[in-house]
Parts: sequence; structure tokens; C-alpha cells
Amino acid sequence: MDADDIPPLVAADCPLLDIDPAGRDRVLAAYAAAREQWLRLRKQAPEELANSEVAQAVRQIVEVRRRLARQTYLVGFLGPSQAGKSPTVNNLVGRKVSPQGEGEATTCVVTRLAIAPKDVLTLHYFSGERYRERRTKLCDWAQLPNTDNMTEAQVLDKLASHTPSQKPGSSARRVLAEDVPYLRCFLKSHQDHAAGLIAPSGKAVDASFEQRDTLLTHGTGLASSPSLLLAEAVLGFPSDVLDAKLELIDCPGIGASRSVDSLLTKEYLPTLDGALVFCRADEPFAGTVEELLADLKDSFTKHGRGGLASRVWVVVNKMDVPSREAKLGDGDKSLFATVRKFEPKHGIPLDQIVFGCEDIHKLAKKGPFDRAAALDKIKLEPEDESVVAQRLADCPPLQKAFEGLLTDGGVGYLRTLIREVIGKAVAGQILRDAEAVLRDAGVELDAAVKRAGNPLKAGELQAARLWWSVISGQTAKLSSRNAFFEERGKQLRVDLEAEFDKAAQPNTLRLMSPDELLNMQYPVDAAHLQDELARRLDQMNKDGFDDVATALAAGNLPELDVRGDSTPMALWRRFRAEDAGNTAWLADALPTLYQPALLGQLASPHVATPLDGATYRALLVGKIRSAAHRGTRLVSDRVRSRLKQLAEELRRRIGTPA
Ligand SMILES: Nc1nc2c(ncn2[C@@H]2O[C@H](COP(=O)(O)OP(=O)(O)OP(=O)(O)O)[C@@H](O)[C@H]2O)c(=O)[nH]1
Ligand SMILES: [Mg+2]
Repeated sequence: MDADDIPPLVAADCPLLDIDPAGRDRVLAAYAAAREQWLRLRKQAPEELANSEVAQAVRQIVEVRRRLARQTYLVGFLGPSQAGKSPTVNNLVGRKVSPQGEGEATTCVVTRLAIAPKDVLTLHYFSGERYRERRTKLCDWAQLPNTDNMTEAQVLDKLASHTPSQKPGSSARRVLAEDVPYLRCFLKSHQDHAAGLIAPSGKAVDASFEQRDTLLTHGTGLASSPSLLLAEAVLGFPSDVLDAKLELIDCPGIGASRSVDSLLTKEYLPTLDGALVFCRADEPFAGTVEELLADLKDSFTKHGRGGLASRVWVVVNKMDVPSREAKLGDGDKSLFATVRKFEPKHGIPLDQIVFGCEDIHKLAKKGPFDRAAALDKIKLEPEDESVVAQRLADCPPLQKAFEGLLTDGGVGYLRTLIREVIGKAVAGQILRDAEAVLRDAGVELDAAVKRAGNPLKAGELQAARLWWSVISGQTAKLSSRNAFFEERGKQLRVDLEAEFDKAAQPNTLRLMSPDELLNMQYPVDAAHLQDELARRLDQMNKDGFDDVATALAAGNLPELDVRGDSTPMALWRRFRAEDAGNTAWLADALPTLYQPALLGQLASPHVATPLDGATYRALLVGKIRSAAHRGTRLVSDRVRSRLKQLAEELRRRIGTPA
């Protein structure tokens, strides 16, 4: 298939989407429409296909197609090394298929687990090109640049006297302890084993299923081995516990001692449709977990919009490790409080969290056991259950996960998720992402078709480019921190404080008054300040628009048709009209100065300061500060996003602005 070829796509090509026929048909229609545009463009104005934005849109459509036409979903098992990924894979399957270890990093090859009629192991070796890419990356990471034209022996020679340096505070990637030894081993593996294994277009070799332990794991110490030349391995086996539509991928753990393990995982992220991210219960937010989640967010946002919801499930494993205190404490740092942060911090809903413990699973496998025994495995007493219930009272999803933990170490719960939830959720997310991408790509192609049908004349083109550069310049100006809005934000704060003091001055009584009086005064001050804030922000909004309008007018540029409006200036004026008015542009997010709890909080026993006039003033000044700050940001965001919209319209009209 040509890289920019968009073949048709029909329902039969997308077996996984049967789950949601209506959604599937909508997306297929969007795909067909985008394809139609592309065919038209190819026929009427093939030169437009070279436009970088158009080419990008085409690439995105091809990528969406690849995802929609998947035969299986790929769900990665990711996380720090030793988090228990491979053991969990095995518990899920009910059989030791994936090699697992004791006390040392284990999995060294990305291993796909697929359902097959009988046990099979297929090894996929690097293609020549992928080997070179990997080599270059490893050399770069070991601070050995420009090795592309050297032989393995030459690089090894260079490595013999190579000591990577790490200047303190340098932003360069840190060279980990085993990076150089690993690179040496990698090169030697190539010298010893490449012949016959590394072919230009990659090579697949069948191996014995029984040999998987030696082939797919790190041995003790580093030695030259054909395994280092593996791109991935496929372990096939019969199973009726897993959903045949899901393929689980056991990835090497991300460790502290060598970069290559994280590289292997990271390279795999773009192919994944979903992931289980493992973390250890004693450090759910370890650096490696955070980094992984950030990478996953990047990867899933690149192909769509959704982020981690319906994409990533977190397995908080080794629940036996944290102490009783760490689990039950009511502080912010206790386990249950920490786990809840996956939602605000990473956008992972709490029904995407699972707890795991291997020892409880072992109990369950042996036969019936009582709850006390399960609790004992995670260092809890029977009476602690009520404390857990209390901690999780407002959080049914975590209650469910905890119940799953006590039932069989979380394996059954995870199995249900995998069989009944993950496939459906991922399919839904793929459909939503696809729709959004196709819509955007459609707009881009549509613009190209129109552009080709109604090209700008030379003079217009010049004018349009000028408009575009004026607008881009304005956007940059409004983006820089010290520009327009920052000064106005400061001024706004000063003005509002003065406004408050002015109103407060004559009422000196208040500076000493008791709680009740201040409580009466508060709504009056808050209402007044809220009005002032809205009035001044509105003015700032108007000034922001006027400032841009002045800059646009100064260009004294000729008429130019953008989206039916006569000029970019007219379009800008229309934005202004839409955003004018006291409240039209104010998003819900604007902080309000009415907050009934404010005074109550201050008078609570936790606050040592008594509620007097001075405290009251300090309180309102703090409130003014945050209101002014956030309000200013809202206005500046609004003005900037309108500018960007305008620049985008122009770019579509011009094609390539520069
Ligand atoms: N304490 C405790 N140990 C566990 C639990 N689950 C797994 N383990 C142990 O943790 C170790 C981790 O096994 P590995 O196979 O290395 O885990 P992995 O995450 O696949 O690691 P890599 O392959 O190195 O990425 C094994 O020794 C398991 O027995 C658990 O719930 N609690
Ligand atoms: Mg493993």
C-alpha cells in the first residue's frame, strides 16, 4: 500500500467494532466522506497533496483506518520491573505461559500472548533497518554520537575507552549504570548471531514453547545472545479464559539500571489500543509509573483526543507490602487517599483501578478460605474491614476493587474487566477518537478542495500572507508572559483591593466587630466585588479585542474572503460581538467571590486566628488575588483562542502561509 493511499473501508473490515454498530456506521460514513474528498482532491488538484497539512491529514486517515480495521485489540502490561506483570498474566490465563522471575528483572522481549489451537512460540527478529535504528538510539543514549557509518567492531573499539560524562544540572538524558555494558553486549550479539537471523525485511522463526524461559528473559549477567536481536515474540496457546479479541502484550519492566527496557516499552506504545499499568502498592506514583503514564497520554492523544480514560487500567499490585498503618491511615499519604489521585492527576477514573495480591490468589487456588486469612495476607485484622469500608464509603469503584482483592487477589475482577469491559471501552474510545480525527482531516481536505477550485490571485495571496503574519505576531505577543494581560491582571488586583478598602473605610466599626456583623457584611462586599470584577474583566476583554483590531487595521490590507466573511477584520469584529457583554465570555470556571463556607471555615476551631476585621480583610484580599488572576487568564485564553482560530482559517485559505 502506498503511504498516502486511502482504500475504502466497510463494516466487514472492522470485526471489533461490531460491539457498537451505530457508532461503527457513523465512523464509516465519516471515513467514506473524508475519502471522497481525498479522491476529489487527487483528481482535481493533485499538487495540493504535497501541502504538509494535507499530507498530515492523509496520514491521520490512514492511521485511523489501521486502528479501525484491527483484528485484535492490543493491551499492554506495562510498569516498573518486578511489579508482577508476568505473574499476573499467568494468573489470568491460569497457566504459567509468560516467564516470571524472583528478585531480578525478568522479561526482556516484548511478548504478545495470542490464543492459538496449540502451544507455539514465534520469534520475530529485527529487520536490518530496525536493528540500525536501535543501534543508533542506544549509541546516542550512551553519548556516542555519529556511529552510523561504523561497523560493530569499530563501535566496540570506541566503547573500550568511552566514559560517558554527566554534568550536574545538564538536561541531557542520564546514562544509566548498565547502558554501556548493554550496548557492548548488543553489538556483540550482532557480531555473533546476526547472520541468518537479521534479514532486510525481518525474519520470523518458530521455536520450542518449552524454551520460552531462556529465550525471553534476561539471564543473570549480560552475555551475547540472539535474544537481544528480537523485535518481539508471540506466545500462542489455547485458552477459554481470555477474550479472543484481546491480545495481551507482556512488556519488559521499566527499571532504574538500563535505558533499553524503557526504550522497548516506549517504542511499543503507539501500537497499543489500551494498557494495564502496574504499580507497587508501596509506591503507586513511582517516577517510572509517572513517566509511563505521561508517555501513554501523549501516545493516546496523538491518535485521538481521549487521554487515559477508557484506555488505561491501573493495577495497584503487591497489596501485601505496605504496612497496616500505610493502608489505614486517614492522612493524605495513606494508600487509599493516594490511589484516588489517579483521577485528578492523570484523568484515570477510579473504576479503572484494580488491587492485586499474589498470596491471596494462591490461597484461592488451594480451595475455600475465610476472609480473615485473606485480610491477614495484606496485614489487616478482621476488625479493620470496617475502617476500610469507612475510607471507601464514598467510592463504590474502589470498594469493588477491594472486594475483588479479598476474593482471589484481584484476578477474577481483572479477568472480568478484560473479558467484559476493556474491549468495549477501548472500542468506544477508538470510535470517538476516529470520529474526531476524521472530522478534522475532513475539514483540512475540504479546505484544500475549495482552495483548488477558487485559488487566490497573486495580490490576494500576498495580502493573505501578510494578514496571517500580523495575526501570528499578535498571538505571540499575547502569549508572552509580560505582555498585555499580565500588566492588566496586576492592575486589576490593585484596583479591586482599593475598591474594597474604599468601601470598608467609613465602616471602621467592622475592623473590630464580632463574627455576626462580619457575616452580615460579607455578602454585601462579595456582591460588590463580584460586580466590579465582571465589569473590569469585560473591559479587559474589549481592550484585548480592540488591541488586535488596531494591529489588523494598521496593516491597511485589502479585502480577503475567509469563510464567507469579507475580511479577517470583519471576522474578528464578529468574534468580538459574540464575546461582548457582561457574561457571554465568562466561562463557568470563573471564581466567584461568594463562597458561603469562607467565613465559617475561618471561624472553625482548626484556624487559630480569631475572626476580626484584619483577618477578614486578609481573607478577602486573598480571594481577590485568585479571582483577578484566574479571571485575567480566562480573558487572555479567550482572546488568544479566537486569534488562533482566525490564523487557522487564513492558513486553510492560503494553503502554506510562509
Ligand atoms: N509480595 C508480593 N510479591 C509479588 C506479588 N505478585 C508478584 N510478586 C513477586 O514479584 C516478583 C515479580 O515478578 P516478575 O516476573 O519479575 O514481574 P514483572 O513485572 O513481569 O517484571 P519484569 O519482567 O522484570 O518487568 C516475583 O518474584 C513475584 O513472585 C504480590 O502480590 N506480592
Ligand atoms: Mg515480566
